[in-house]
Amino acid sequence: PVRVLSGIQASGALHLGNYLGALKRFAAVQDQKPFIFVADMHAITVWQDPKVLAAQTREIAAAYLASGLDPAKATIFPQSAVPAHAELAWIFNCVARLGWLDRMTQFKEKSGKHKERSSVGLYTYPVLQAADILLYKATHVPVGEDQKQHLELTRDIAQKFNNDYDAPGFFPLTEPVIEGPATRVMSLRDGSAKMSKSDPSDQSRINLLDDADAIASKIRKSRTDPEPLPETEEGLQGRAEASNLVAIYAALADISKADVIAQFGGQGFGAFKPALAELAVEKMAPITAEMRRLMNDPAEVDRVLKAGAERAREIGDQTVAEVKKLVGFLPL
Ligand code: AQP
Repeated sequence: PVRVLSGIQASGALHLGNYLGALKRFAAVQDQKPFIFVADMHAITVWQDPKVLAAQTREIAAAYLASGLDPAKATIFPQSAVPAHAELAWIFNCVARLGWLDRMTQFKEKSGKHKERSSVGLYTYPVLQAADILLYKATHVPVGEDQKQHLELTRDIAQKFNNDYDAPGFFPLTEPVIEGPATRVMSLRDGSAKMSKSDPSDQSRINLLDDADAIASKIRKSRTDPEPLPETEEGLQGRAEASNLVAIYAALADISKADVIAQFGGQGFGAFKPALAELAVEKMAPITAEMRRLMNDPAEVDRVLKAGAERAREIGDQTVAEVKKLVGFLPL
């Protein structure tokens, strides 16, 4: 059976990369009844002010709903409301090997020069992620390109657990679904850096809560080379900034990069950027408006999260009961 699951960290402002690489694609698969959670436990691997964390958790949930997820189809919940995530993560901490985690590039990037001052949680972050996924025996996880390595670790953990406890096929070998023209949206200021919420320059990204003027101005000022757009898609090679803007256009318009080139090839950025800005505003404004409305109605968001958590707990508890039996914990 196919089970789709994904989540986003409750750690601050969402951007267009999160939207195109993740959010938009969750709504596209909702007929498969996906499990979509807010990773509040992952968020605290770096310091979060408690009041801010609560608001951010609701903000991510509001973004899910505003980008089209229907709670009647998708199970939407905060990770921390399902204790089984933490229970399974502990067991997986005892399955995963130090050597596997030592290879994780995200930890290296996020811990920077101060590894010894990072939280232990930041180090075991991908183990909790494996628990998030395997608790629901998810077969498919729609994510952006940056999550590929973590998904490989999830498979390694599943495989070792199945082997160690003589339970072939107990956990599935989950596939990352990294699809579409915008699996790695780049910074508007630097075509070699990922669009990221931790980039100190606000000009580098379009935030989901940016208004129309901010979106248009960021696109107008985005870095590009002086050449017109190429006549063929191959012509985008070696032109990271141009390629990024074309990919953003394609993803927003639900067409391919080749289609964008067919339409705009040979034209300069003086023509392409205003067209992109207009499209981005047209697509993002309704989402921003709905997000703002929901952020002013925390009771509605909490109702969705509570109902989702109840559904998620049923499955989570079931998996943990099976796992405990396999591991040899007393069934008291
Ligand atoms: N630039 C991106 N392009 C495409 N997809 C992206 N994602 C993130 N950035 C891009 C995808 O969004 C989902 C949520 O990611 P997360 O919960 O891991 O959030 P994050 O890592 O905190 O987001 P950032 O902006 O990447 O944060 P920092 O700056 O902390 O690194 C995932 O599916 C991810 O692939």
